[in-house]
Amino acid sequence: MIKEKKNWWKESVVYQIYPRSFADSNGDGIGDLNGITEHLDYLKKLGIDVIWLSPVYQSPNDDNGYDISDYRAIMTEFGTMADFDRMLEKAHSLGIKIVMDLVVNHTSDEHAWFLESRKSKDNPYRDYYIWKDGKPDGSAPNNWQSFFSGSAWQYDETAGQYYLHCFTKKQPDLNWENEKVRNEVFDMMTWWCEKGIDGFRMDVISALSKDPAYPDGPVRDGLYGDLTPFVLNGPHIHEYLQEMNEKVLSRYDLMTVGETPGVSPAEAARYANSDGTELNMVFHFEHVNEDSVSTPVLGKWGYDHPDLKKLRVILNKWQIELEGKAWGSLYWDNHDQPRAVSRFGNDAPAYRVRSAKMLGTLLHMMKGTPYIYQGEELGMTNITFTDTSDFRDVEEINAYKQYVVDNHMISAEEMLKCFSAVGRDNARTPMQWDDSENAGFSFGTPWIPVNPNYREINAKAAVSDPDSVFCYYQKLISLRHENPVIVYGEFRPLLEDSDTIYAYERVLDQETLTVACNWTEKEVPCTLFDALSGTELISNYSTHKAGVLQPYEARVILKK
Ligand code: TEU
Ligand code: CA
Repeated sequence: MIKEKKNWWKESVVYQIYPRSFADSNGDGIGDLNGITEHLDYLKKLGIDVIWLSPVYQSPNDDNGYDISDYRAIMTEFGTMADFDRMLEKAHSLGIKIVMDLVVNHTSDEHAWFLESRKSKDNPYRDYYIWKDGKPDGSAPNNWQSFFSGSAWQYDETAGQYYLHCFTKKQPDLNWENEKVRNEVFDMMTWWCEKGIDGFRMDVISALSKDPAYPDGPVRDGLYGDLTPFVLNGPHIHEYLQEMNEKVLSRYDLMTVGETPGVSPAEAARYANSDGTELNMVFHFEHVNEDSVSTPVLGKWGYDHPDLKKLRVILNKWQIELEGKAWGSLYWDNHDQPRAVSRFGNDAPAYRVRSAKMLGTLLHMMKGTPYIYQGEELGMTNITFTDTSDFRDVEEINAYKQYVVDNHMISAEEMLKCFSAVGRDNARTPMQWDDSENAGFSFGTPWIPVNPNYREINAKAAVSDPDSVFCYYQKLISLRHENPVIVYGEFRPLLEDSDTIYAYERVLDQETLTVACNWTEKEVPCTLFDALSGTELISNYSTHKAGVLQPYEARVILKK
């Protein structure tokens, strides 16, 4: 019998929209809200239940909307509040819920609060942010490196002090120790809930509570110290989220997912505890950081193709350790990650579709709420950067400056190769709607180059091709809606020593779902299905060979 409490957000499939790159309705080359509204029917056809909307609030776009200057206004480039209301209404009429991106670890430096805060030490808004005097020699208060390269401290002449920014210097961290800040945020959240939204994805929410000592961090790349031990999962984080839950979240029927870098399964069970006193679920990062170990000095840029055995240990650990304790989230990529089929699968023409379907099977048959990033359902791929004019992302721009220009730690060619492998702009090339100019994304000049493979990889072709990744994802989603064992079944690992096959089963009452995926482009021995009775729910091959799994073959058998 089902052990967990049944909830709509446990039974849902979520689709993430990065509005800037989704659909441009007015020809300025930038995606917008009306472009989303015009494509909601496509998402209804895919069968998803919830949209996670990356930030659409007013922003100077230093970090493409993750630097908010007005939480209650729509970004000028994305449209108006009336456009938002129209999109929300149409989504709800189609039975699709809208989850907003809540970015409250920091604001833009153009937010009214920060403009006031920096004016003087006795300004009423001074303590909305984290201001510190420099060291006696005038240098920064400590050696922390920002997530986006360079020092995490910026000296402000007007304010006469340094302020903390864990991300860009245009993203000053809010001071969550200040009750006024917390109440400002809770009031804003309530304002959006009263408009009828259905939840929040909470940006880097594990960073709200900093170590009050602000000590120097361990030096990794010879330049700066690591801030993560002192900003992630800090001393008061659970108090803050329990207060948020009590004052806002518990008063509406919401889905909440925390982006929690640095979280362990035990910590996740606190954030997403089944008592419902904090959040519904969290995103961990272990499986998307596993491949950045080859040259630690470059952090995430030291990429390697993920190793199946390490990946399986991570994902199985999360499945098993959350069982009965907390709900989980499932994702291969998002707006911060490279394209799944390029990173985890094989985007060579001969294997792209097959391996994209295999990845979809592996993830969507697991326990937890699955997230599909725009274009993943098409098997969209990474793009190759050949010139510094090709990329837009501030994380890449700053890394290029730090590692290539300022410190000569890596060549320009090597850095471009790293960006082509794991850069965030891989996920931010325009959604490929059809084979017309600019892939149907815009009748203007797109803000970022379109992937030249849009002529072969686009939604128009996929929707009418029964063998497309799109149609396969449609089926994965409908299987989840039809089979409680996929949502609530207990996860049990299989073939844990295999170098080539990822297999597991899901068990609910007398039903057993058996899943096996060949992670490689080679045919591999596998007898798992030879003696297995039951119904095949889905596979990316129409015929099978006894005793083997074909290249990237995925099979799902249900035994009732
Ligand atoms: O990302 C937070 C975060 O952990 C990032 O450092 C992420 O790990 C990195 O981008 C991967 O290389 C959130 C948002 O998802 C991201 O888009 C924002 O840039 C960031 O917060 C600041 O708001
Ligand atoms: Ca536009």
